[in-house]
Amino acid sequence: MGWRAWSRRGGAIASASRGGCFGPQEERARHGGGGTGALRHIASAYLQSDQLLGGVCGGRKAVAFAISLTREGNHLDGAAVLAASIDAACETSEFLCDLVAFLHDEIGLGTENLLRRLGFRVMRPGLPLSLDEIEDPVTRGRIAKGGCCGLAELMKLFAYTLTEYHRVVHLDTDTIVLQPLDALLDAEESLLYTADINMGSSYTPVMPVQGGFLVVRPDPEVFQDLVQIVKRTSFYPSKGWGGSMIGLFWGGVNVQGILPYYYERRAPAGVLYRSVDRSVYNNMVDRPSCQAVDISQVRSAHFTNCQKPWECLYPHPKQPLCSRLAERWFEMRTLAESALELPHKEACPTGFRSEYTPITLLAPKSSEEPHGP
Ligand SMILES: [Mn+2]
Repeated sequence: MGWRAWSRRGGAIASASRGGCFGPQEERARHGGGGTGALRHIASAYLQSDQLLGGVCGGRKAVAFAISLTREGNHLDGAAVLAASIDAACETSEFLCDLVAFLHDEIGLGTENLLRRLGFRVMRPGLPLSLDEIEDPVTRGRIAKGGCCGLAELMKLFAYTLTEYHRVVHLDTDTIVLQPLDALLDAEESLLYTADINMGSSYTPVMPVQGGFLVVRPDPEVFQDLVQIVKRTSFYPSKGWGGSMIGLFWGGVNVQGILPYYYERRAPAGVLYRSVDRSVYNNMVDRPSCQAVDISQVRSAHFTNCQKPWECLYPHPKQPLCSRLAERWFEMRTLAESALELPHKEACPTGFRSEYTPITLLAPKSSEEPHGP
């Protein structure tokens, strides 16, 4: 397992004991020297992340907003826009915000460089486990084929390993942050989530954890427990994880079912999860209660039912909130273009049903260096 996070702790303690956690770029910024041209409220543009101690830097608790990229494509524009939206929201946050990208080994160096220009700390942690470590053949086969991206979906679990942060918010790249998430970032629970009510079924006693929005309290033991469940517990096609009936829904053999199974049946006492208001957080405009709110109430949103902004299907014919959220996404896209010092280009040049123009066209082609260093 090529996982570097474990080794970070010794270094963090050593350098924090030598003084503050700000690197030379932050010192320059403090003295009016300007930043790097990247997003302004993102710590990794100036912070030496391995100098964080216990998730605190200069008296502020540091929080990571993390994504996992498992393949190339328009998700990269999603990541750029999401980063710009986090930067804007963090202007008024009490927390020090950082960006982390977990990259699958198939993601090229061009994408990696672009993410770095946006302020992401890029990590290539490998996969949390390999397919042949999954003991039960039925479970192995289902994980290989299930959910968004098979085994790679489990990369989201690396959020639990980032102990240098106070909390880690793991988001899909088809989400957007509209306001600070501060109200969630001091919660005691191991996981805050939104329940995926639409994917739930009458067969399951427990709702799915929607995989696009996870607020995690880093804890390497929870990470190890989750990996062990995948390796050793069987997922029964008619009875779910360990026969618990949990996980009998779309994505249930992966993150969306593993997490509720763990917190309901396997977690030690005091290791808890809690669902938060799905009209405020990770709003998918999928239920009347989520459709009815004004955009000023929404702190983060997820383009599922609304369709992806890069499908150029806006304005949405039936859901005004989808149209408002897409407008915000396109505004943030303009900010991402300036952060990357790219000229503005129309995303959907001929309007509804346009062919989408990616902002990332000018990035170096990933084929130049397919596997990076
Ligand atoms: Mn998604």
